Amino acid sequence: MKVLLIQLHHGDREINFFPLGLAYIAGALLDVGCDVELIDLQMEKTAHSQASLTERIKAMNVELIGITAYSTQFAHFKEVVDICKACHADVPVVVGGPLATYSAMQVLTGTNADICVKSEGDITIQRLVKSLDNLKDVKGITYRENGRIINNGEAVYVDDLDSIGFPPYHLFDMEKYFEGQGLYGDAPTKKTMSIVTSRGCPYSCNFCSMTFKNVRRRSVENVVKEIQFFKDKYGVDSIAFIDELVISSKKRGYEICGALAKLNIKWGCQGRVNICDKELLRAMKASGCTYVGFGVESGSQKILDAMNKKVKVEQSREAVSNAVETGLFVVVQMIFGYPGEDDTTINETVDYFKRLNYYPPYPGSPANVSLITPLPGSALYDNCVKDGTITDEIEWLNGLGQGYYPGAPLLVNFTGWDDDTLIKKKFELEETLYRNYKAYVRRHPSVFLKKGIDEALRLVSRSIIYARANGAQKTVAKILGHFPARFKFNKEYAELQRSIEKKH
Ligand code: B12
Ligand code: SF4
Repeated sequence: MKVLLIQLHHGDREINFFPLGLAYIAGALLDVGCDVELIDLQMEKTAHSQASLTERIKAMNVELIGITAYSTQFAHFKEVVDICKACHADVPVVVGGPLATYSAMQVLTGTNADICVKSEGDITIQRLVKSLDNLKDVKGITYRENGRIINNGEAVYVDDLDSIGFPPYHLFDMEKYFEGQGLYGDAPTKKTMSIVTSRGCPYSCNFCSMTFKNVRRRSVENVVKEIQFFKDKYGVDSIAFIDELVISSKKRGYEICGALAKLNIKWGCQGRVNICDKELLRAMKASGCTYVGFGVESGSQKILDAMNKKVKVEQSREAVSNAVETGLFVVVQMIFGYPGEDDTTINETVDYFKRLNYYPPYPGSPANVSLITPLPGSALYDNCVKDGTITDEIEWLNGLGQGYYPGAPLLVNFTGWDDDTLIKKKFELEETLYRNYKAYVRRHPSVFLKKGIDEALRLVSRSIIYARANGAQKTVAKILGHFPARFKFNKEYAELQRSIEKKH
Protein backbone atom coordinates (compact mmCIF):
# COMPACT_ATOMS: atom_id res chain seq x y z
CA MET A 1 0.00 0.00 0.00
CA LYS A 2 1.22 3.49 -0.83
CA VAL A 3 0.87 5.91 2.07
CA LEU A 4 1.43 9.66 2.08
CA LEU A 5 2.43 11.14 5.44
CA ILE A 6 2.11 14.86 6.09
CA GLN A 7 3.56 17.13 8.78
CA LEU A 8 1.59 20.40 9.05
CA HIS A 9 3.34 23.69 9.59
CA HIS A 10 3.90 25.04 13.08
CA GLY A 11 2.71 28.61 12.56
CA ASP A 12 5.45 31.14 12.04
CA ARG A 13 8.09 29.11 13.86
CA GLU A 14 11.15 29.11 11.62
CA ILE A 15 12.91 25.91 12.67
CA ASN A 16 12.56 22.77 10.57
CA PHE A 17 11.33 20.57 13.41
CA PHE A 18 11.95 16.91 12.65
CA PRO A 19 8.55 15.13 12.68
CA LEU A 20 9.62 12.37 15.02
CA GLY A 21 6.17 10.87 15.60
CA LEU A 22 5.51 10.72 11.88
CA ALA A 23 8.93 9.16 11.35
CA TYR A 24 8.08 6.35 13.78
CA ILE A 25 4.82 5.85 11.86
CA ALA A 26 6.80 5.73 8.60
CA GLY A 27 8.98 3.00 10.15
CA ALA A 28 5.96 1.00 11.25
CA LEU A 29 4.49 1.23 7.75
CA LEU A 30 7.71 0.15 6.04
CA ASP A 31 7.84 -2.85 8.40
CA VAL A 32 4.52 -4.11 7.01
CA GLY A 33 5.53 -3.59 3.40
CA CYS A 34 3.98 -0.18 2.64
CA ASP A 35 5.59 2.47 0.44
CA VAL A 36 5.86 5.81 2.17
CA GLU A 37 5.92 9.30 0.68
CA LEU A 38 6.35 12.42 2.81
CA ILE A 39 5.32 16.04 2.67
CA ASP A 40 6.66 18.29 5.38
CA LEU A 41 4.84 21.62 5.31
CA GLN A 42 6.87 22.94 8.24
CA MET A 43 10.11 22.48 6.38
CA GLU A 44 8.75 23.64 3.05
CA LYS A 45 6.74 26.53 4.47
CA THR A 46 8.34 29.19 2.33
CA ALA A 47 7.57 27.32 -0.89
CA HIS A 48 4.13 26.09 0.12
CA SER A 49 0.95 27.41 -1.44
CA GLN A 50 -2.47 25.77 -1.57
CA ALA A 51 -2.27 25.47 -5.35
CA SER A 52 1.14 23.80 -5.38
CA LEU A 53 0.13 21.44 -2.57
CA THR A 54 -2.99 20.42 -4.46
CA GLU A 55 -0.96 19.76 -7.61
CA ARG A 56 1.55 17.63 -5.75
CA ILE A 57 -0.97 15.54 -3.88
CA LYS A 58 -3.06 15.06 -7.01
CA ALA A 59 -0.01 13.72 -8.85
CA MET A 60 0.61 11.11 -6.16
CA ASN A 61 -0.95 7.73 -6.52
CA VAL A 62 -1.76 7.11 -2.86
CA GLU A 63 -4.11 4.73 -1.06
CA LEU A 64 -3.96 6.22 2.42
CA ILE A 65 -3.03 9.67 3.75
CA GLY A 66 -1.74 10.15 7.29
CA ILE A 67 -1.43 13.53 9.00
CA THR A 68 0.14 14.36 12.35
CA ALA A 69 -1.52 17.20 14.29
CA TYR A 70 -1.54 18.99 17.65
CA SER A 71 -4.76 20.40 19.09
CA THR A 72 -3.46 23.84 18.22
CA GLN A 73 -3.23 22.91 14.54
CA PHE A 74 -6.92 22.14 14.09
CA ALA A 75 -7.71 25.00 11.69
CA HIS A 76 -4.68 24.30 9.49
CA PHE A 77 -5.40 20.57 9.67
CA LYS A 78 -8.91 21.12 8.32
CA GLU A 79 -7.57 23.01 5.30
CA VAL A 80 -5.06 20.31 4.47
CA VAL A 81 -7.65 17.53 4.83
CA ASP A 82 -9.87 19.42 2.38
CA ILE A 83 -7.01 19.64 -0.10
CA CYS A 84 -6.38 15.89 0.27
CA LYS A 85 -10.07 15.11 -0.27
CA ALA A 86 -10.26 17.44 -3.27
CA CYS A 87 -7.40 15.48 -4.83
CA HIS A 88 -8.43 11.96 -3.80
CA ALA A 89 -12.02 11.89 -2.57
CA ASP A 90 -11.97 8.16 -1.85
CA VAL A 91 -8.61 7.90 -0.14
CA PRO A 92 -9.04 7.64 3.66
CA VAL A 93 -7.38 10.35 5.70
CA VAL A 94 -6.08 9.15 9.05
CA VAL A 95 -4.89 11.56 11.73
CA GLY A 96 -2.59 10.91 14.68
CA GLY A 97 -0.98 12.94 17.47
CA PRO A 98 -2.60 14.96 20.30
CA LEU A 99 -5.45 16.30 18.13
CA ALA A 100 -6.63 12.79 17.24
CA THR A 101 -5.94 11.47 20.74
CA TYR A 102 -8.07 13.99 22.60
CA SER A 103 -10.52 15.41 20.08
CA ALA A 104 -11.54 12.46 17.91
CA MET A 105 -15.24 13.40 17.99
CA GLN A 106 -14.49 17.00 17.01
CA VAL A 107 -12.16 15.88 14.21
CA LEU A 108 -14.71 13.45 12.80
CA THR A 109 -17.65 15.83 13.07
CA GLY A 110 -15.83 19.08 12.27
CA THR A 111 -13.52 18.01 9.42
CA ASN A 112 -13.49 15.61 6.49
CA ALA A 113 -10.92 13.26 8.04
CA ASP A 114 -11.96 9.62 8.32
CA ILE A 115 -9.97 7.93 11.08
CA CYS A 116 -8.36 9.09 14.34
CA VAL A 117 -5.52 7.02 15.80
CA LYS A 118 -5.37 7.67 19.50
CA SER A 119 -2.06 8.17 21.31
CA GLU A 120 0.76 5.84 20.25
CA GLY A 121 0.33 4.88 16.61
CA ASP A 122 3.13 2.38 15.99
CA ILE A 123 1.11 -0.83 16.42
CA THR A 124 -2.28 0.61 15.50
CA ILE A 125 -1.21 1.88 12.07
CA GLN A 126 0.12 -1.57 11.14
CA ARG A 127 -3.18 -3.19 12.11
CA LEU A 128 -5.09 -0.44 10.36
CA VAL A 129 -3.41 -0.83 6.95
CA LYS A 130 -3.98 -4.57 7.12
CA SER A 131 -7.71 -4.11 7.84
CA LEU A 132 -8.60 -0.94 6.00
CA ASP A 133 -11.77 -2.56 4.62
CA ASN A 134 -12.91 -3.75 8.01
CA LEU A 135 -11.90 -1.46 10.85
CA LYS A 136 -14.15 -2.86 13.54
CA ASP A 137 -11.40 -4.91 15.20
CA VAL A 138 -8.68 -2.26 15.04
CA LYS A 139 -8.23 -1.11 18.63
CA GLY A 140 -7.23 2.46 19.49
CA ILE A 141 -9.08 4.19 16.67
CA THR A 142 -12.25 6.24 16.29
CA TYR A 143 -13.63 6.41 12.77
CA ARG A 144 -16.53 7.37 10.59
CA GLU A 145 -18.48 4.69 8.75
CA ASN A 146 -21.71 5.24 6.85
CA GLY A 147 -22.26 8.50 8.67
CA ARG A 148 -21.79 6.91 12.11
CA ILE A 149 -18.84 7.54 14.43
CA ILE A 150 -17.44 4.38 15.94
CA ASN A 151 -15.03 4.31 18.86
CA ASN A 152 -12.91 1.17 19.12
CA GLY A 153 -11.63 1.93 22.61
CA GLU A 154 -8.32 2.65 24.21
CA ALA A 155 -4.96 3.11 22.50
CA VAL A 156 -2.53 0.24 22.03
CA TYR A 157 0.94 0.76 23.53
CA VAL A 158 4.34 -0.66 22.70
CA ASP A 159 5.61 -2.34 25.89
CA ASP A 160 9.25 -2.56 24.89
CA LEU A 161 10.34 0.63 23.15
CA ASP A 162 13.64 -0.95 22.10
CA SER A 163 11.66 -3.36 19.95
CA ILE A 164 10.43 -0.73 17.48
CA GLY A 165 13.84 0.20 16.15
CA PHE A 166 14.96 3.62 14.95
CA PRO A 167 12.82 5.66 12.58
CA PRO A 168 13.77 5.37 8.88
CA TYR A 169 15.85 8.55 8.81
CA HIS A 170 17.01 7.75 5.27
CA LEU A 171 13.56 8.75 3.99
CA PHE A 172 14.11 12.30 5.23
CA ASP A 173 16.41 15.02 3.94
CA MET A 174 18.14 15.09 7.32
CA GLU A 175 20.57 17.92 6.57
CA LYS A 176 17.58 20.26 6.24
CA TYR A 177 16.45 19.36 9.76
CA PHE A 178 19.83 20.17 11.26
CA GLU A 179 19.70 23.70 9.80
CA GLY A 180 18.80 26.29 12.40
CA GLN A 181 18.57 23.70 15.16
CA GLY A 182 20.73 24.10 18.21
CA LEU A 183 20.65 23.80 21.94
CA TYR A 184 19.04 26.47 24.09
CA GLY A 185 21.46 28.97 25.45
CA ASP A 186 23.28 28.87 22.13
CA ALA A 187 25.81 26.25 23.16
CA PRO A 188 28.36 26.08 20.33
CA THR A 189 27.23 23.07 18.36
CA LYS A 190 27.26 22.12 14.70
CA LYS A 191 24.36 19.76 14.24
CA THR A 192 21.62 19.03 16.71
CA MET A 193 19.13 16.17 16.52
CA SER A 194 16.01 15.67 18.64
CA ILE A 195 15.28 12.25 20.07
CA VAL A 196 13.10 10.69 22.75
CA THR A 197 14.39 8.20 25.31
CA SER A 198 11.00 7.44 26.81
CA ARG A 199 7.28 7.89 26.34
CA GLY A 200 4.89 9.10 29.00
CA CYS A 201 5.38 10.88 32.30
CA PRO A 202 4.81 9.61 35.85
CA TYR A 203 3.25 12.94 36.97
CA SER A 204 -0.13 14.37 36.16
CA CYS A 205 -0.06 18.14 36.29
CA ASN A 206 -3.57 19.45 35.74
CA PHE A 207 -2.73 21.81 32.87
CA CYS A 208 -0.65 19.25 30.93
CA SER A 209 -1.87 17.33 27.94
CA MET A 210 0.31 14.29 27.53
CA THR A 211 0.12 12.18 24.39
CA PHE A 212 1.05 8.90 26.07
CA LYS A 213 -0.11 7.04 29.14
CA ASN A 214 2.12 4.48 30.87
CA VAL A 215 5.76 5.49 31.27
CA ARG A 216 8.09 3.37 29.22
CA ARG A 217 11.80 3.91 28.79
CA ARG A 218 14.20 2.80 26.10
CA SER A 219 17.28 1.04 27.42
CA VAL A 220 20.27 3.33 27.80
CA GLU A 221 22.20 1.07 25.38
CA ASN A 222 19.53 1.57 22.74
CA VAL A 223 19.66 5.36 23.16
CA VAL A 224 23.46 5.33 22.94
CA LYS A 225 23.29 3.26 19.76
CA GLU A 226 21.02 5.82 18.14
CA ILE A 227 23.22 8.76 19.14
CA GLN A 228 26.29 6.91 17.86
CA PHE A 229 24.44 6.37 14.57
CA PHE A 230 23.81 10.12 14.30
CA LYS A 231 27.42 10.90 15.11
CA ASP A 232 28.78 8.45 12.55
CA LYS A 233 26.32 9.01 9.73
CA TYR A 234 25.60 12.75 9.94
CA GLY A 235 28.29 14.25 12.17
CA VAL A 236 25.73 15.22 14.80
CA ASP A 237 27.46 16.68 17.87
CA SER A 238 24.50 17.57 20.05
CA ILE A 239 21.20 16.08 21.12
CA ALA A 240 18.02 17.77 22.31
CA PHE A 241 16.12 15.19 24.32
CA ILE A 242 12.46 16.03 23.83
CA ASP A 243 10.81 13.44 26.07
CA GLU A 244 8.48 14.77 28.68
CA LEU A 245 11.07 13.72 31.27
CA VAL A 246 14.45 12.22 30.37
CA ILE A 247 15.63 12.50 33.93
CA SER A 248 12.59 10.80 35.37
CA SER A 249 14.43 9.55 38.44
CA LYS A 250 17.86 10.03 39.96
CA LYS A 251 18.82 6.47 39.03
CA ARG A 252 17.87 6.94 35.39
CA GLY A 253 19.57 10.35 35.43
CA TYR A 254 22.92 8.89 36.49
CA GLU A 255 22.61 6.04 34.00
CA ILE A 256 21.99 8.48 31.15
CA CYS A 257 24.80 10.80 32.26
CA GLY A 258 27.24 7.89 32.57
CA ALA A 259 26.51 6.76 29.03
CA LEU A 260 26.50 10.25 27.49
CA ALA A 261 29.81 11.17 29.10
CA LYS A 262 31.50 8.56 26.91
CA LEU A 263 29.95 9.91 23.71
CA ASN A 264 31.54 13.35 23.75
CA ILE A 265 28.42 15.25 22.76
CA LYS A 266 26.52 18.29 24.02
CA TRP A 267 22.95 17.79 25.12
CA GLY A 268 19.99 19.41 26.78
CA CYS A 269 16.67 18.32 28.23
CA GLN A 270 13.65 19.09 30.33
CA GLY A 271 14.28 18.43 34.04
CA ARG A 272 12.11 18.28 37.11
CA VAL A 273 12.93 20.37 40.15
CA ASN A 274 12.22 17.58 42.64
CA ILE A 275 14.67 15.22 40.91
CA CYS A 276 17.58 17.40 39.83
CA ASP A 277 19.71 17.95 42.94
CA LYS A 278 23.14 19.55 42.96
CA GLU A 279 25.02 16.30 42.51
CA LEU A 280 22.90 15.13 39.59
CA LEU A 281 23.13 18.56 37.94
CA ARG A 282 26.91 18.36 38.18
CA ALA A 283 26.86 14.88 36.62
CA MET A 284 24.67 16.27 33.84
CA LYS A 285 27.02 19.16 33.18
CA ALA A 286 30.06 16.87 33.27
CA SER A 287 28.51 14.58 30.67
CA GLY A 288 27.93 17.42 28.19
CA CYS A 289 24.59 18.89 29.25
CA THR A 290 24.39 22.59 28.37
CA TYR A 291 20.80 23.49 29.19
CA VAL A 292 17.98 22.25 31.32
CA GLY A 293 14.37 23.41 31.20
CA PHE A 294 12.31 23.57 34.38
CA GLY A 295 8.54 23.91 34.48
CA VAL A 296 8.63 26.34 37.40
CA GLU A 297 5.14 27.60 36.50
CA SER A 298 4.70 29.79 39.59
CA GLY A 299 6.42 30.93 42.77
CA SER A 300 3.26 30.36 44.76
CA GLN A 301 2.74 27.11 46.64
CA LYS A 302 -1.01 27.60 46.41
CA ILE A 303 -0.83 27.65 42.62
CA LEU A 304 1.62 24.73 42.42
CA ASP A 305 -0.72 22.65 44.58
CA ALA A 306 -3.73 23.65 42.49
CA MET A 307 -1.78 22.48 39.42
CA ASN A 308 -0.96 19.17 41.11
CA LYS A 309 2.73 19.85 40.38
CA LYS A 310 3.86 17.79 43.38
CA VAL A 311 6.75 20.12 44.10
CA LYS A 312 7.58 22.63 46.80
CA VAL A 313 8.49 26.23 45.95
CA GLU A 314 11.69 25.85 47.93
CA GLN A 315 12.67 22.72 45.96
CA SER A 316 12.06 24.63 42.78
CA ARG A 317 14.13 27.63 43.85
CA GLU A 318 16.98 25.38 44.92
CA ALA A 319 17.00 23.36 41.70
CA VAL A 320 17.09 26.45 39.47
CA SER A 321 19.70 28.09 41.65
CA ASN A 322 21.86 24.94 41.66
CA ALA A 323 21.54 24.53 37.91
CA VAL A 324 22.61 28.14 37.30
CA GLU A 325 25.49 27.72 39.74
CA THR A 326 26.54 24.54 37.96
CA GLY A 327 26.90 26.59 34.79
CA LEU A 328 23.89 25.25 32.92
CA PHE A 329 21.68 27.52 30.85
CA VAL A 330 18.33 27.29 32.58
CA VAL A 331 15.06 27.74 30.73
CA VAL A 332 12.30 28.61 33.17
CA GLN A 333 8.76 28.00 31.94
CA MET A 334 6.11 30.05 33.69
CA ILE A 335 2.32 30.01 33.62
CA PHE A 336 0.20 33.03 34.46
CA GLY A 337 -3.50 33.27 35.26
CA TYR A 338 -4.04 29.76 36.63
CA PRO A 339 -7.24 29.41 38.71
CA GLY A 340 -6.42 31.02 42.06
CA GLU A 341 -3.99 33.62 40.65
CA ASP A 342 -4.31 36.89 42.56
CA ASP A 343 -2.12 39.72 43.83
CA THR A 344 -0.74 37.54 46.62
CA THR A 345 0.35 34.75 44.25
CA ILE A 346 1.91 37.33 41.92
CA ASN A 347 3.89 38.78 44.82
CA GLU A 348 5.01 35.27 45.77
CA THR A 349 6.31 34.77 42.24
CA VAL A 350 8.12 38.11 42.36
CA ASP A 351 9.63 37.07 45.68
CA TYR A 352 10.64 33.67 44.27
CA PHE A 353 12.71 35.30 41.53
CA LYS A 354 14.11 37.97 43.86
CA ARG A 355 15.53 35.26 46.06
CA LEU A 356 16.73 33.33 43.06
CA ASN A 357 18.48 36.24 41.37
CA TYR A 358 17.92 34.73 37.97
CA TYR A 359 15.61 35.65 35.15
CA PRO A 360 16.12 34.03 31.77
CA PRO A 361 15.42 32.96 29.02
CA TYR A 362 15.12 35.71 26.40
CA PRO A 363 18.07 37.97 27.11
CA GLY A 364 17.18 41.58 26.40
CA SER A 365 13.47 40.90 26.46
CA PRO A 366 11.06 40.82 29.35
CA ALA A 367 8.81 38.09 27.93
CA ASN A 368 8.83 34.56 29.26
CA VAL A 369 5.47 34.05 30.93
CA SER A 370 2.63 32.23 29.13
CA LEU A 371 -1.04 32.73 29.82
CA ILE A 372 -2.74 29.53 30.93
CA THR A 373 -4.52 27.85 28.03
CA PRO A 374 -6.67 24.77 28.64
CA LEU A 375 -5.71 22.17 26.06
CA PRO A 376 -7.68 19.02 25.26
CA GLY A 377 -6.14 16.14 27.15
CA SER A 378 -5.59 18.14 30.35
CA ALA A 379 -7.63 17.92 33.55
CA LEU A 380 -8.02 21.70 33.38
CA TYR A 381 -9.68 21.40 29.97
CA ASP A 382 -12.01 18.62 31.15
CA ASN A 383 -13.09 20.83 34.06
CA CYS A 384 -13.78 23.70 31.67
CA VAL A 385 -16.03 21.44 29.59
CA LYS A 386 -17.76 20.11 32.70
CA ASP A 387 -18.41 23.51 34.25
CA GLY A 388 -19.51 25.11 30.98
CA THR A 389 -16.52 27.44 30.53
CA ILE A 390 -15.99 25.70 27.19
CA THR A 391 -19.26 24.96 25.48
CA ASP A 392 -18.38 24.43 21.82
CA GLU A 393 -15.27 22.25 21.59
CA ILE A 394 -14.88 22.68 17.83
CA GLU A 395 -14.99 26.44 18.15
CA TRP A 396 -12.46 26.16 20.97
CA LEU A 397 -10.07 24.15 18.78
CA ASN A 398 -10.48 26.70 15.99
CA GLY A 399 -9.54 29.47 18.39
CA LEU A 400 -6.40 27.79 19.73
CA GLY A 401 -4.30 29.20 16.90
CA GLN A 402 -0.63 28.43 17.12
CA GLY A 403 -0.66 27.61 20.77
CA TYR A 404 0.27 29.63 23.79
CA TYR A 405 3.45 31.64 23.93
CA PRO A 406 4.40 34.94 25.51
CA GLY A 407 2.19 37.48 23.75
CA ALA A 408 -0.52 34.99 22.69
CA PRO A 409 -4.12 36.08 23.19
CA LEU A 410 -6.09 35.33 26.33
CA LEU A 411 -8.61 32.55 25.71
CA VAL A 412 -10.10 32.03 29.13
CA ASN A 413 -9.91 34.15 32.23
CA PHE A 414 -9.88 32.10 35.44
CA THR A 415 -9.14 35.04 37.74
CA GLY A 416 -11.29 37.61 39.48
CA TRP A 417 -9.86 40.41 37.28
CA ASP A 418 -11.36 41.54 34.00
CA ASP A 419 -9.46 40.46 30.86
CA ASP A 420 -7.52 43.69 30.35
CA THR A 421 -6.45 43.82 33.97
CA LEU A 422 -5.28 40.21 33.79
CA ILE A 423 -3.11 40.92 30.75
CA LYS A 424 -1.83 44.13 32.28
CA LYS A 425 -0.86 42.23 35.42
CA LYS A 426 1.00 39.65 33.31
CA PHE A 427 3.02 42.40 31.63
CA GLU A 428 3.69 44.07 34.95
CA LEU A 429 4.90 40.79 36.40
CA GLU A 430 7.27 40.21 33.49
CA GLU A 431 8.61 43.73 33.76
CA THR A 432 9.03 43.55 37.49
CA LEU A 433 10.94 40.28 37.22
CA TYR A 434 13.12 41.67 34.48
CA ARG A 435 13.73 44.98 36.29
CA ASN A 436 14.55 43.24 39.56
CA TYR A 437 17.03 41.00 37.83
CA LYS A 438 18.67 43.89 35.99
CA ALA A 439 18.98 45.77 39.27
CA TYR A 440 20.60 42.71 40.84
CA VAL A 441 23.08 42.40 38.00
CA ARG A 442 23.95 46.09 38.25
CA ARG A 443 24.56 45.75 41.98
CA HIS A 444 26.93 42.84 41.38
CA PRO A 445 29.68 43.89 38.96
CA SER A 446 31.16 40.38 38.91
CA VAL A 447 27.83 38.91 37.71
CA PHE A 448 27.52 41.74 35.19
CA LEU A 449 31.01 41.07 33.85
CA LYS A 450 30.56 37.30 33.76
CA LYS A 451 27.27 37.60 31.88
CA GLY A 452 28.83 39.98 29.37
CA ILE A 453 31.85 37.73 28.80
CA ASP A 454 29.68 34.58 28.55
CA GLU A 455 27.42 36.18 26.00
CA ALA A 456 30.29 37.56 23.93
CA LEU A 457 32.06 34.18 23.93
CA ARG A 458 28.88 32.42 22.98
CA LEU A 459 28.27 34.79 20.09
CA VAL A 460 31.84 34.45 18.81
CA SER A 461 31.94 30.65 19.02
CA ARG A 462 28.53 30.26 17.39
CA SER A 463 29.49 32.66 14.65
CA ILE A 464 32.69 30.72 13.93
CA ILE A 465 30.81 27.43 13.71
CA TYR A 466 28.13 28.96 11.54
CA ALA A 467 30.72 30.63 9.31
CA ARG A 468 32.59 27.35 8.81
CA ALA A 469 29.41 25.73 7.53
CA ASN A 470 27.88 28.67 5.66
CA GLY A 471 30.64 31.10 4.72
CA ALA A 472 31.46 34.59 5.98
CA GLN A 473 28.87 36.46 3.91
CA LYS A 474 25.91 34.46 5.19
CA THR A 475 27.24 34.74 8.75
CA VAL A 476 27.46 38.53 8.63
CA ALA A 477 23.94 38.65 7.17
CA LYS A 478 22.67 36.40 9.96
CA ILE A 479 24.27 38.46 12.72
CA LEU A 480 22.96 41.70 11.22
CA GLY A 481 19.52 40.10 10.75
CA HIS A 482 19.37 39.11 14.41
CA PHE A 483 19.18 42.66 15.73
CA PRO A 484 16.23 43.90 13.61
CA ALA A 485 14.35 40.70 14.49
CA ARG A 486 14.98 41.27 18.20
CA PHE A 487 14.10 44.96 17.84
CA LYS A 488 10.86 44.07 16.01
CA PHE A 489 9.90 41.59 18.73
CA ASN A 490 10.53 44.10 21.51
CA LYS A 491 8.71 46.86 19.62
CA GLU A 492 5.64 44.72 18.99
CA TYR A 493 5.63 43.62 22.59
CA ALA A 494 5.87 47.19 23.85
CA GLU A 495 3.04 48.22 21.51
CA LEU A 496 0.84 45.46 22.85
CA GLN A 497 1.58 46.64 26.36
CA ARG A 498 0.81 50.25 25.50
CA SER A 499 -2.49 49.32 23.86
CA ILE A 500 -3.59 47.56 27.04
CA GLU A 501 -2.41 50.40 29.23
CA LYS A 502 -4.30 52.97 27.13
CA LYS A 503 -7.55 51.22 27.95
CA HIS A 504 -7.03 51.92 31.65
C1 B12 B 1 8.88 18.61 19.94
C2 B12 B 1 7.58 19.17 20.41
C3 B12 B 1 7.15 20.34 19.81
C4 B12 B 1 7.82 20.97 18.60
C5 B12 B 1 7.26 20.31 17.32
C6 B12 B 1 8.21 19.37 16.69
C7 B12 B 1 7.56 18.43 15.67
N1 B12 B 1 8.03 18.40 14.49
O1 B12 B 1 6.64 17.72 15.98
C8 B12 B 1 7.32 22.45 18.68
C9 B12 B 1 8.36 23.31 19.38
C10 B12 B 1 6.97 23.11 17.37
C11 B12 B 1 6.13 22.31 19.59
C12 B12 B 1 5.21 23.29 19.71
C13 B12 B 1 4.10 23.20 20.52
N2 B12 B 1 3.81 22.19 21.36
CO1 B12 B 1 4.82 20.57 21.50
N3 B12 B 1 5.73 19.02 21.90
C14 B12 B 1 6.82 18.52 21.42
C15 B12 B 1 7.16 17.24 22.21
C16 B12 B 1 8.13 17.66 23.30
C17 B12 B 1 7.75 16.08 21.44
C18 B12 B 1 6.93 15.60 20.24
C19 B12 B 1 7.50 14.27 19.81
O2 B12 B 1 8.28 14.21 18.90
N4 B12 B 1 7.16 13.20 20.53
C20 B12 B 1 7.66 11.87 20.30
C21 B12 B 1 6.84 11.13 19.24
C22 B12 B 1 7.29 9.70 19.13
O3 B12 B 1 5.49 11.15 19.67
P1 B12 B 1 4.29 11.78 18.84
O4 B12 B 1 4.76 12.91 18.02
O5 B12 B 1 3.18 12.03 19.76
O6 B12 B 1 3.87 10.61 17.83
C23 B12 B 1 3.24 9.41 18.23
C24 B12 B 1 1.71 9.47 18.36
O7 B12 B 1 1.21 10.73 18.67
C25 B12 B 1 1.20 8.96 17.06
N5 B12 B 1 1.15 9.84 15.91
C26 B12 B 1 1.66 11.07 15.73
N6 B12 B 1 1.44 11.49 14.49
C27 B12 B 1 0.79 10.53 13.83
C28 B12 B 1 0.31 10.48 12.53
C29 B12 B 1 -0.39 9.34 12.12
C30 B12 B 1 -0.89 9.29 10.73
C31 B12 B 1 -0.58 8.27 13.02
C32 B12 B 1 -1.32 7.07 12.58
C33 B12 B 1 -0.11 8.33 14.32
C34 B12 B 1 0.58 9.45 14.72
O8 B12 B 1 2.13 7.93 16.79
C35 B12 B 1 3.45 8.42 17.10
C36 B12 B 1 4.33 7.28 17.47
O9 B12 B 1 3.79 6.56 18.52
C37 B12 B 1 5.77 16.86 22.80
C38 B12 B 1 5.82 16.06 24.08
C39 B12 B 1 6.07 14.61 23.78
N7 B12 B 1 7.00 14.04 24.49
O10 B12 B 1 5.47 14.00 22.90
C40 B12 B 1 5.12 18.23 22.96
C41 B12 B 1 3.62 18.34 22.80
C42 B12 B 1 3.20 17.55 21.60
N8 B12 B 1 3.47 19.78 22.53
C43 B12 B 1 2.46 20.30 23.10
C44 B12 B 1 2.15 21.68 23.07
C45 B12 B 1 1.15 22.16 24.08
C46 B12 B 1 2.78 22.54 22.17
C47 B12 B 1 2.43 24.02 21.94
C48 B12 B 1 0.97 24.35 21.98
C49 B12 B 1 3.22 24.79 22.97
C50 B12 B 1 3.17 26.28 22.89
N9 B12 B 1 3.67 26.87 23.90
O11 B12 B 1 2.70 26.91 22.02
C51 B12 B 1 3.05 24.27 20.55
C52 B12 B 1 2.03 24.07 19.42
C53 B12 B 1 2.64 24.05 18.05
C54 B12 B 1 1.64 24.32 16.94
N10 B12 B 1 2.06 24.19 15.72
O12 B12 B 1 0.49 24.62 17.14
C55 B12 B 1 1.63 19.27 23.82
C56 B12 B 1 0.43 18.86 22.95
C57 B12 B 1 -0.87 19.23 23.56
C58 B12 B 1 -1.98 19.11 22.60
N11 B12 B 1 -3.12 18.71 23.15
O13 B12 B 1 -1.88 19.39 21.44
C59 B12 B 1 2.69 18.13 24.04
C60 B12 B 1 2.10 16.73 24.13
C61 B12 B 1 3.45 18.47 25.35
C62 B12 B 1 2.60 18.36 26.58
N12 B12 B 1 2.80 17.34 27.38
O14 B12 B 1 1.77 19.18 26.88
N13 B12 B 1 6.11 21.10 20.23
S1 SF4 C 1 4.00 19.18 33.03
FE1 SF4 C 1 5.80 17.87 32.83
S2 SF4 C 1 5.87 16.75 34.80
FE2 SF4 C 1 3.81 17.60 34.63
S3 SF4 C 1 2.60 15.95 33.72
FE3 SF4 C 1 3.31 17.27 32.04
S4 SF4 C 1 5.20 16.35 31.31
FE4 SF4 C 1 4.75 15.45 33.32
